[in-house]
Amino acid sequence: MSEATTAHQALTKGDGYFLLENLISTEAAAKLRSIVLAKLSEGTEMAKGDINLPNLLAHGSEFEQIITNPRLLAVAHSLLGPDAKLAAFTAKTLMPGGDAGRLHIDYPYWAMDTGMPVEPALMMQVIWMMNPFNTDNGGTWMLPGSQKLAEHVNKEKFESEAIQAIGNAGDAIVSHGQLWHQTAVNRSDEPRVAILINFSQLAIRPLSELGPFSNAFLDRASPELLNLLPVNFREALMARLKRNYS
Ligand SMILES: O=C(O)CCC(=O)C(=O)O
Repeated sequence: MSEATTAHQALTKGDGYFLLENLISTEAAAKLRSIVLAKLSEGTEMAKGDINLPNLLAHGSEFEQIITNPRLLAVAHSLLGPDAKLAAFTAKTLMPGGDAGRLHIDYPYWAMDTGMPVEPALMMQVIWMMNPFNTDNGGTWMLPGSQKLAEHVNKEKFESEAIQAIGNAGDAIVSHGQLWHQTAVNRSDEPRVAILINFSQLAIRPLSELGPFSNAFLDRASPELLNLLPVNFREALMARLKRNYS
């Protein structure tokens, strides 16, 4: 079975997440981490010590390159279809001693009533580790299998059964958008940096618009990147219409 098929099955029928090991090298992760840390003053503090740098496409060609990682896109396309769209692309830095985040599921699931679909999935999240994740430095809390509950979060259940994501710099956790998860506290003395990506079904309205994109950006964008962007959206919808109704 291919890695993408194994990951797809884990996200829908299994634990709800899958570790893509060595998606980039530790050296590449260290370089991206330093770019993010150098731009922290441009970020937004979401909670104490939890700093988001949104829309990474506007922050340099290094980010344009990683978003079309073939192993990552293979999973996104298997789960969400060949016309899956990029819905969010953010770097999250957890400073030592910051606050824990809120337990949640990702958009659009939090905006829906219970009974949300597991398959077809509407959203996939990627938590890409730019430094090693461990239980000390803020490895994300997740509740295995919670995507199958198709319910909104329950704090008591989560706190008694959740585990923390562990991995090496360069690894990425791909997870079903409906998996219950929570940003952890960083108890180490180094910032913990992750790149967070959301890929969505074509038909999901983005929570916030990516772009606008300059002509220079669109001219240099690879076909794989263009396919992820909300450009030629109507043509993509018409292709779906043709596929489902002819
Ligand atoms: O940075 C993390 O540990 C997870 C953050 C996350 O999953 C989110 O904000 O949706």
